[in-house]
Amino acid sequence: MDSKNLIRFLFFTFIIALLLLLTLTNIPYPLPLSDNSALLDCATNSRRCTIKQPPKPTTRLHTTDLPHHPLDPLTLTELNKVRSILLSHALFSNSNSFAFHSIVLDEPDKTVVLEWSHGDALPPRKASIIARVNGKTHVLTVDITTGVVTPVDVGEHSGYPTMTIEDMTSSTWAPLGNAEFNRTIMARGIDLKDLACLPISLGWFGKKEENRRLIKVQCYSMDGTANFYMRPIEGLTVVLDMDTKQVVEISDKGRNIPIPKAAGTDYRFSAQNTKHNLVNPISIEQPKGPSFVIENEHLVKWANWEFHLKSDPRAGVVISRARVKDPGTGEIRNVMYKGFTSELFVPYMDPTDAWYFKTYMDAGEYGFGLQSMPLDPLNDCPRNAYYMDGVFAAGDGKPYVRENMVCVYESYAGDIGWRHSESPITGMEIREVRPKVTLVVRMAASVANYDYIVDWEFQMDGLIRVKVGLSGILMVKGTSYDNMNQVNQPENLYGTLLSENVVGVIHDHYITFYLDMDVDGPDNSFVKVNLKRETTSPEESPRLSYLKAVRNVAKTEKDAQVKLKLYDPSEYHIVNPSKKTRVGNPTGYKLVPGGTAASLLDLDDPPQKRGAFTNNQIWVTPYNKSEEWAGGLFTYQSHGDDTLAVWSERDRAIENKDIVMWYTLGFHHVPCQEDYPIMPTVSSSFDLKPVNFYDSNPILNIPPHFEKDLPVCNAAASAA
Ligand SMILES: [Cu+2]
Repeated sequence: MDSKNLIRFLFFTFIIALLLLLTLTNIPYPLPLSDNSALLDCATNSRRCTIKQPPKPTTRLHTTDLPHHPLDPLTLTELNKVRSILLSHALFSNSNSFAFHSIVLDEPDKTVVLEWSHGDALPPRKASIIARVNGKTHVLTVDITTGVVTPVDVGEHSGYPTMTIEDMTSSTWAPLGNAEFNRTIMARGIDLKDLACLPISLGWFGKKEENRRLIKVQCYSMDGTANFYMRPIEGLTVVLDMDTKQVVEISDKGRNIPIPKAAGTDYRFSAQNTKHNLVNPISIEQPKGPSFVIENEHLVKWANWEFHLKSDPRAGVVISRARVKDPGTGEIRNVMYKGFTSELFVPYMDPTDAWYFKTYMDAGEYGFGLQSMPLDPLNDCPRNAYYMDGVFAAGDGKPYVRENMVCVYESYAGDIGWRHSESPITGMEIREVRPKVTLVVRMAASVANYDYIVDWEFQMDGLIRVKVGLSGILMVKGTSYDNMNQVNQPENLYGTLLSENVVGVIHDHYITFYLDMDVDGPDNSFVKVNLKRETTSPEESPRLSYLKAVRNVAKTEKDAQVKLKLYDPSEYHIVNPSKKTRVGNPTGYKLVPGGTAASLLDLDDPPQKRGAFTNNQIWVTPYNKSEEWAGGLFTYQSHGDDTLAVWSERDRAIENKDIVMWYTLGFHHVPCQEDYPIMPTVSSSFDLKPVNFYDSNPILNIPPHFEKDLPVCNAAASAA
């Protein structure tokens, strides 16, 4: 070998060694099982223990992203292509006034997705577009390969598409162009530079809200605080035409109400004068790396689970094709085809001029995904989290990246998977316990003042827990009262006096989930397992009464409209009638309801008509690709003519069919002083739990924790 070749050889050897080293230290999937007999020391096993700054989520450019799965969202490149196809289409090239309200993947038909398997060619990639052109709404499909644009007939419905981010931001500034508005603000003693305004969807209450896209704007003072929400300019409401940005009406009915004080409202850590450290630092260490892999950005594989995960501008997070491996047979079994947050309905309970219209639909009006902000590493998600970006289209069709929008991590909260210990009575020395480790998919949306945390938590025993956390800042009302001793009729406050001149107005939160369950295949039935009291006859038993489980299979949609009742309880099963367990039970999953709030509004109240999907807590509909949004495709200013309640009234057959279950998690929120100036998180959840899905406990043979297997961070390493 001559010296030139030797140098070349040494150079390549060095590069290969370097690549190998980098790969091993950054390996994103579980390392092969090694000898566990030695005590693991984080100092040598985990980079996180040996360095002060843990690795930050990496910034991804997404310019080279490719779709790998039929359900993968549109990539940055595809979004650019869709935009250029649309801009050269006559509908847009001949118009000087248009906006794209939604550009997302037009998912292939379910049968196509179900037939597709890894390695197959992708079905044609198509985009679904909702656009406004010269004041008219258009729904289109774009074939990304052929460039063909096809109009889609979605029928005649009231309402407008989800606002674009540009709609919202431009609306907040528009009132400043109106001299009367500026005079009103200054008359309240507010400097225009301290003004912060919010775009507030105004619902629909009749003729006044028809034939044009309107929005209401209310403003706050930022003087002296970042938490301007606590300083409302009460009673001042501007009605804007969202298309022309013209002020339609200014209503000012709060001139005598003071702007609440700024002191004590700032929630930022940097703004706190005293800081209380109540606990020592805590973290989960995974020296061997996580136990999950995310293939091609979207296919999550963890323990016995596999599912497709993507972000969506309207729904936030979408879980698709959730399948679980049967530990008995090794078979990969279908559980859920698709699950996501379909709508959030938040009606406020104050009928006065500046408040009656506050009846938000956060997904359909604002875009739950559009409002999902980047997660804060270490605090929103633990140190061992993996982050996923959202790639969305702006109002002009240009793609943008919402970084770290979703996180995925394994959670060990010290909970127990199963346990049993024998008492001394039996003389048997048995203590068997299995720890519960779960996989969490999390997003957090900040819809202006309010924050929603949505978790999809997968357990090894087959259970899926969907949890919604509420935090953020209350929407408050200014009042002239500064103490309850001035209030004669507290119920006329419409809420709780939280601080001097601040009322937290009572409201509800309803989060409606779309759950296309496919238990062991698409054709399923919904069974109400009703617990009924049976009474005994004299002499039959010393007991007078007992409970029987009576199974009622829902034949049509109306059989599956469920209002939860504590004294007439049922279990709610989705079963596959043609798939039986070893002993002959139909395989199934059950919905275990969580939050118990139900809407008490009058069914004819316009907000409740629009939010009629909350009239029942559970609904079951036959699968229909066009029925995904519980408040209708066009929720903004809708009249309630395209809701889940309307579809369900058709009373279609649902027995042994491809069915979709809808569940609404509800919260009544009577604010309290602890919610001021920012709310400690309140959570509620529901479960999708296997019920006769497995032949026996699927986590019977998982191992317990042993000290020798667990990572140890020694003091020297931690302090390094
Ligand atoms: Cu609330």
